[in-house]
Amino acid sequence: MKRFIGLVSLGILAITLSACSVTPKKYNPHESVGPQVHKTITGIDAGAGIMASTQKALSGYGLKQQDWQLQTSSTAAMCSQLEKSIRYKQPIVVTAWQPHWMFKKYPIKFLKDPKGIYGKSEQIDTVARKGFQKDNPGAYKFFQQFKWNPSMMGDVMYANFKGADPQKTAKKFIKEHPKEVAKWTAGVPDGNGKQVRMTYVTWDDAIASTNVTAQILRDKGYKVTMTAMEAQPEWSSIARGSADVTTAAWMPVTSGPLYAKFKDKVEVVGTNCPGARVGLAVPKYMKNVNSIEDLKK
Ligand code: PBE
Repeated sequence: MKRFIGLVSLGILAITLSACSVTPKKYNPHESVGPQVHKTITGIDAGAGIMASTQKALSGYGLKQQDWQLQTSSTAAMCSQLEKSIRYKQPIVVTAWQPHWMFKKYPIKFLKDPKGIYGKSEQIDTVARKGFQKDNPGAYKFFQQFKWNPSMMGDVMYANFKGADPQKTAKKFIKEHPKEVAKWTAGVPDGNGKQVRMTYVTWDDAIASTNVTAQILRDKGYKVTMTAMEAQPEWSSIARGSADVTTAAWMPVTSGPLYAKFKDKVEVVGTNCPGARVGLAVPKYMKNVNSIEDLKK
């Protein structure tokens, strides 16, 4: 009898467990996509420009009116959600940007944005406080000359994503790119301990560019501090003059609202990475979804 009860409860346990582990449905190309993703776009942290742009896109494309919503998360949580969905070929719509390793790691595609809400093309700019050039012409000259590309930046970001220490990755990048570093530091005088206060948000792109530029300046004898903060305080600290510079302003659209807010007190030093892109993305197996317009269907 005891043994029988034991078997029955084991059976119940097995049934319960299998019921819990039912995986959500695969993407079905014959059904409209909205209900399949619960009319939800998986986003990142609230302070990101891409979140504000996505709210605009939801209204602009009439998705808000259909009860679509944007879920706040983090880059890491969004990417792990994306990874899970891809493993089971499930539907998902995410906020996406490039350069970023997500395009290297996952088979995803940007959705067309015919209304241009995320901007026709984006670039990453270096932004400094007013007066930085006068106070530190050497470091300023370096930042004027610092210009890499999505491929170099992507390599650094991917190495960090794989678990490398960002400062070590920066040192390795410097060693492997002597020509670029020579161009960026041409005519830049020795720092002699002069201070450079960098600020950044802990987004992968900012971690990459901040560490690389900080390390080059340190090698030149500058004393560089790197302070991580949220986007809003980042911009206001540059505007106030309690920080000197950031290498991670996505312009003209993504960081546009922050730039507009502080433009009288900050200065765009130059573009450090052209060819960026921001928008929404889905896994490539979502064959019928190619434009933000398609989400409405
Ligand atoms: N990003 C990456 C950020 C900036 C860097 C595009 C997700 C954003 O503000 O949206």
